[in-house]
Amino acid sequence: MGRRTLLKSTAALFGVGGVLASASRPARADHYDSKIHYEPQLDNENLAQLSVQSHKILGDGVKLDFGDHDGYVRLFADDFARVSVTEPGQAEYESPGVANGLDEWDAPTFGAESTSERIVLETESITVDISKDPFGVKFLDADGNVVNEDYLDKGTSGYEGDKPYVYKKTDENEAFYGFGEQPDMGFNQRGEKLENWNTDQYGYGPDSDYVYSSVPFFVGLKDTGAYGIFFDDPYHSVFHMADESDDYYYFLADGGQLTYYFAYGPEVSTVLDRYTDLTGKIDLPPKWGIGLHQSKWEYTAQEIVDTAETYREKEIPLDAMHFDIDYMGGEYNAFTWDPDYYDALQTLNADLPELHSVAVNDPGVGKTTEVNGEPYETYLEGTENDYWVKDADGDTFTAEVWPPEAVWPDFSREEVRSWYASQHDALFDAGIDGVKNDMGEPAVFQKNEKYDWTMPHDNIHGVGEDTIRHEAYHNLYGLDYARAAYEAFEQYKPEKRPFLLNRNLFAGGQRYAAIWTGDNVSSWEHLRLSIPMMLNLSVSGMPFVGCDIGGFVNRPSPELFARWMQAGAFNPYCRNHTDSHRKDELNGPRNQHPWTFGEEVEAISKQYIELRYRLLPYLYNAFKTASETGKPVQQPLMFQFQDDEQTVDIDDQFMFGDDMLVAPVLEKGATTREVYLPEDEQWADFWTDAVHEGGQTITVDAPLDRVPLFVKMDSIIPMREIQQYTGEKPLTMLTLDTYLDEEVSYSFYEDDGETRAHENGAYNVTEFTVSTNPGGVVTFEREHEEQNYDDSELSSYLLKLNRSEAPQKVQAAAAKYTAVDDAETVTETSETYTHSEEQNAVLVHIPADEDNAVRLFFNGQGRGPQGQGKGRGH
Ligand code: MIG
Repeated sequence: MGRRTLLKSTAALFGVGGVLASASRPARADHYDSKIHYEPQLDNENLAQLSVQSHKILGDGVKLDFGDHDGYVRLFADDFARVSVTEPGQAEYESPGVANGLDEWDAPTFGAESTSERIVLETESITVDISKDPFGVKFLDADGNVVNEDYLDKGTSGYEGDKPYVYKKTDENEAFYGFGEQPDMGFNQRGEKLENWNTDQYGYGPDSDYVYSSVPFFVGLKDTGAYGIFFDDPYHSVFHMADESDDYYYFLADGGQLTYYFAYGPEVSTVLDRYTDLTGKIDLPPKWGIGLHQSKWEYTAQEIVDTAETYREKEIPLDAMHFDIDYMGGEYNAFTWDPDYYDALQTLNADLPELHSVAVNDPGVGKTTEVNGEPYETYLEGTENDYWVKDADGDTFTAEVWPPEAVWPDFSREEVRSWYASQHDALFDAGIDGVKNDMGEPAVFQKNEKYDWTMPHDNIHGVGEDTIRHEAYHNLYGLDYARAAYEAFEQYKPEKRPFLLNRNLFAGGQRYAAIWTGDNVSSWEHLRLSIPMMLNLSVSGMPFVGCDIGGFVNRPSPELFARWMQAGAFNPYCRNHTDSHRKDELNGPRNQHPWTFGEEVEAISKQYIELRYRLLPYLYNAFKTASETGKPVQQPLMFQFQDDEQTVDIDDQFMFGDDMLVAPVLEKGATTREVYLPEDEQWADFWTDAVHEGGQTITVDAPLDRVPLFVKMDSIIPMREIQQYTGEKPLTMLTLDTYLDEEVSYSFYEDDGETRAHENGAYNVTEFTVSTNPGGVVTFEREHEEQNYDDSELSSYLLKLNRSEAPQKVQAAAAKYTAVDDAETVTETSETYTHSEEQNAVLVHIPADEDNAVRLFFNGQGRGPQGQGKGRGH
């Protein structure tokens, strides 16, 4: 859908007289037809021509003297470098997106050589070859292959006026990923122009220039492997990724310093690890944060209670209800309560104490001294302390957002962030568990000279000597807003892991908040688009990502909702959220619940939500890994299979964790789907057990209740029984859903799932290994690697060996396990096993304290699981 179609549909939404008449404050549509589009551009006639006049080798790189500028190439690690061009004497810039700046790194060992033409720095992994005149940087791998180099035909990198920029050569097969939050249909961004300017884009589409968050980082993938570039500039930035010519790409910003980081792979995973070493990794979320969340704008207070209760009655798992801005007191006054919603929260907390609640917050603080007949402390204190953002004249900036007149906390100031954090007791004391930060672009209901729907670009942040104009800070406002809210959790809930969800972030925002992709639309196009959008965010260091399942604007058809729920069950962040019913009488039902669309859709929704809950141990472990290495939870295929060229452009499939491949149905009416299975692996169909060779596209059945799902052979998927919410039952039995070919190991991580005790070592890690051995023996072994979480109630493992015939016996050392008739008995009785014809699997109940290897003996012919050259592809 292009912007034009979008305008039409939003006009239809809003143009109907009386539709909004009952709203306490009508939503406004005039920002949707944004006419202003300012875009920084380079004057090609005016590009820099830097040349190195002298240089000095430093302990971690080199300082360059260009005469009118200084330059630095710093080695942060043997595969990680930073290039900066500064005003003479100016310090190198590090944005607040950087968590671990230069001081946190130990310079690698490197050699330095120079000739009249070049300066060459060499580490164990890369060589940085700097040409002096013209100035140019080239990165080579240890074999001397060029990984990345400046394109010098137009001049050197540097500044055009105030605009920092860099031109780079493009290889024929080079692909580009990341760029933060980009509403594009494609995953590979080669040939595209990408912009970063945080903007509230209700009902955005693939033609929107930018949306809510900015991450000026990308991964380049080519024959020599992968590398990453982080252009650490919060100004409005633009990336031209070989859109003008196949020979080069370039990036620029509207101001700021020319500073970029270069991370060498060659694995994509190494690039992301490095990038997130610099900008931070996600916190391991509380388990309830990765269960299902339900939300809607303009639920009545009673509806919030009823919806939660309906989930429980229908036994559809649910972990959290959201309170959208309707709960606020007065005219959307942050940190105050409308009494009805306050009461609803108390009812929920009393009746469903296990259910979590999330409050939506907005940064615009109503300019009012009284709410509910009480002094409005947030406004009064902030005013008394002069904490608000200023206009160009230095007066408090006042404008309309949800409150008719609002002022904005200046989050660039540390004392303002801490004060703002302290306001959250109004939410936490009422019983709120988590926070969703909205509108931090910052969204302002006004048009301006340079940009729409935000503050004027010449507003002022900071105080005294330390002020910057809004355009320099704009893309950081949401990051610092998240930072302030994160501090609220530290102030008020220091033991618990925070749950914070932000719409607006900058690079590095992952260390404070999860992200969702804002006001998408209930359309097939948007379901399709959500996948590359989330994948590119995942490749931008933000693995805790989700989209509004079912779509925000409008209402989905029953079929679309079923398909979206099936796909969305595999979103790292899983929330069903939709727009106010008051906008869409013409477009569908009041709500967008699993039961809104009839029995069939309800059953399908339930099935996939339950599957997510069964997969909780697996999913949680994927989050654990993400928190350690930056590895996406929802991975593009090229992440693990970058050498398989077929995966480079795939944007409608993904890996869920390391071992499950999901190919959601994204087309109306489709009942089959083509699925590409990456090469050099075998793939078991999760539903039928059929095994397919990788390196081919297959067509599989995909009736409405089925999402094509494959498991990589030699995988263990740890699963558990369904719960109605993530903390309902202790994990006592862990199912090890095993797809064995030769040998597989899995390190299983377990902790309390909600406190920060794991940060002090309170966790267990158990390694499971299942292997095929000569003579038809399959061996199961487990080893405790860490055992510091004392409250674990895990007492047994249910080994489910898929695609297997019946073993003749099962034994641990000399102790024989008892063969029983059915799966239920196995589940209930330790040291038993059975073969299930129906599941085509052997089930073995192994006590967790079994120290011996457990052996499954087959007929001695080396058969056992049907993976050893026989019986594939049934
Ligand atoms: O201007 O709080 O993206 O999730 O429901 C609209 C009301 C404000 C936009 C968010 C959406 C939220 C809505 N908000």
